[in-house]
Amino acid sequence: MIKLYYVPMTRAARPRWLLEEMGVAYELIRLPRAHRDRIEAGYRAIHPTVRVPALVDGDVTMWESAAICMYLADRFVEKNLAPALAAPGRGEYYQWMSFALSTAEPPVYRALLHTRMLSPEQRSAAELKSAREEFSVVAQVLSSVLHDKEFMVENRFTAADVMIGSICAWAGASGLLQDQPVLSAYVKNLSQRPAFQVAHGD
Ligand SMILES: N[C@@H](CCC(=O)N[C@@H](CS)C(=O)NCC(=O)O)C(=O)O
Repeated sequence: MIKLYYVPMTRAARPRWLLEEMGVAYELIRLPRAHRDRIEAGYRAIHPTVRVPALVDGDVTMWESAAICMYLADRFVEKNLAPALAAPGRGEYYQWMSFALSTAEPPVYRALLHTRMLSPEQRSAAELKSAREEFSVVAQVLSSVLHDKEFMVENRFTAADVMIGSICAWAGASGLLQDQPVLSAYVKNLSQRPAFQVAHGD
């Protein structure tokens, strides 16, 4: 059975969300939240930088949330959670999966750091302002896709919505969606999905 290495409220929620959408059986392996405890548990043998998520599927051991989501969508192709290989939407799908981690996530993560994750003394208003500015470009790009559509690709739910949706949900949690009606509606819509709710529980 597929094993997902997991810590709640982390990027590991992304493949969990996708697995729940697919209705595929998987084993959730809960790891300690503290980095050092994960090393002591021998987790470096699974993930060389001791992060989550990681996935083991038979002979395949892999990590990186977007890569895992793409792998799972293709592994269970009958679940229809990615555009077909030769479909026009396939290129867009790769684009959004890559955009999610390389362009959308960095300002959102920075905003999370400076609103929630760092201690109040460590937070910087200047860092938060710059993260907001950087995110406004991302928001503009995503809103131009979603203003008249419910989903990112082929106007149906795919793994691209797991990646982009997860990052937009983080953006909402760090106050970046206050003046973003299109993205707020997108997150609200996705967060009503039962699979989202399971993956964002404990
Ligand atoms: N680009 C990686 C980032 C993975 C990552 O940084 N995960 C965080 C949790 S959200 C982590 O495990 N951080 C190290 C730690 O907590 O020790 C991915 O998307 O999977």
